[in-house]
Amino acid sequence: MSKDDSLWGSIRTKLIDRKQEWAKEGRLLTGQRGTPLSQRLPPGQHEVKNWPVLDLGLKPRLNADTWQLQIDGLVNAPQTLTWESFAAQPQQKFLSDIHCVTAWSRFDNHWEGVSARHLLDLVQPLPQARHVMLYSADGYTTNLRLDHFGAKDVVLAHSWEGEPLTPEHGGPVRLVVPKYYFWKSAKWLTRIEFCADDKPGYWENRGYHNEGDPWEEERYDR
Ligand SMILES: Nc1nc2c(c(=O)[nH]1)N[C@H]1C(S)=C(S)[C@@H](COP(=O)(O)O)O[C@H]1N2
Ligand SMILES: [Mo]
Repeated sequence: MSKDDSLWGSIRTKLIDRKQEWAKEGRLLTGQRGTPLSQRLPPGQHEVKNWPVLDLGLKPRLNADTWQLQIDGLVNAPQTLTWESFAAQPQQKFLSDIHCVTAWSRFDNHWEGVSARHLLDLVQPLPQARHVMLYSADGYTTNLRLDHFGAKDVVLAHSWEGEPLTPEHGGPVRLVVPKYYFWKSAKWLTRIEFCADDKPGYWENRGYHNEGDPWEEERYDR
């Protein structure tokens, strides 16, 4: 039994088992590929106007005063950012669409926060660093290639539509990685680890695709 399983065994809800079933069955796969330029919805997605909440059954309530973001692993300058030091970094606004693997997409989300690119300047990854692992306060993890993390639209967001991120959407700080399915966008972010080797995160360990490009319909590992 992995550490992950013993930690989260108690919250293995029907919901999680069902999503794992979906991954096994290939639910929602359309078999379409590619990106017609005129098309804004990736294959198999439908647009929603609300913003659904998805989690593992836990919604940690983090206090910005005690929240910390640890950035470590293969970097020249590891950091532990408090809310104060995070807020003192350059702030940027971003506009992007959300594509969740459960087939909803939400267009035109306005985010504000610190760009992943700025974070890379701050910590200076070593040449051996090729991957990042994101860790969240609810025990969730997800992995990204370093170049995907460093894309110019990736943000450590504290605000959505001009308001602070609510606790259920991952406040005080979540990641937003627009080019990949939303499971890569870790809520309640508390640690970013830079690694030489790739390793799967929570859903990547449970049948989801390792990369998750919605335009290639990389929903599941199959
Ligand atoms: N910490 C954490 N981050 C997470 C998750 C989670 O369960 N825990 N779920 C992921 C999944 S599957 C999705 S679709 C989005 C949902 O984000 P939302 O609730 O803000 O829509 O968060 C992603 N990030
Ligand atoms: Mo998701």
